[in-house]
Amino acid sequence: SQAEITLAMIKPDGYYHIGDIIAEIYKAEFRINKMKMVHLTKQQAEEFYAVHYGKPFYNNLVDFMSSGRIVALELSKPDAIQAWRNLIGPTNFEVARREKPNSIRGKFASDGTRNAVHGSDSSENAKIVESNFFFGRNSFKPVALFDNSTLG
Ligand code: YYY
Ligand code: MG
Repeated sequence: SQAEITLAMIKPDGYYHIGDIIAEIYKAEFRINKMKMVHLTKQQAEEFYAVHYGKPFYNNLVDFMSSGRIVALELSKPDAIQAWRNLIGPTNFEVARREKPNSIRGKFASDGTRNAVHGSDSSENAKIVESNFFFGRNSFKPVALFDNSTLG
């Protein structure tokens, strides 16, 4: 079947597990198209999570997401959106620990907000919104950038 892309983030609390998380990505046979290490400003975090504006957890979330370095990754494989969501596990850390203890969140999430990783929820969001946010022509400067997209 056709390769699909998804946008993943290793959140600030996942920073010390980058090696383990990237090992999981390769074990699951994703291709890393692009990878960028950044420290989001509060304003950039607000923009990325604008869809959650007004929810009770929004302020906490943007404070957390701008509190340290993150790694953004554009991943590719057939059915990448669902495959990555399966690999990361449930949003809530307690549910993840209880029901999917071997998922990335099951292993590394530590509270309702600090759940180690992000995954896109739809193909449109992945490409048009989220990958473009990190890797589009007008996106901001990285701390470090790995770009595999011209290697075919
Ligand atoms: O897509 P996903 O990350 O699994 O969950 P969302 O419902 O899109 O929420 C985004 C983000 O917000 C979540 O990863 C943690 C945080 N959050 C929170 O802090 N408290 C909640 N009750 C729900 C979500
Ligand atoms: Mg979401």
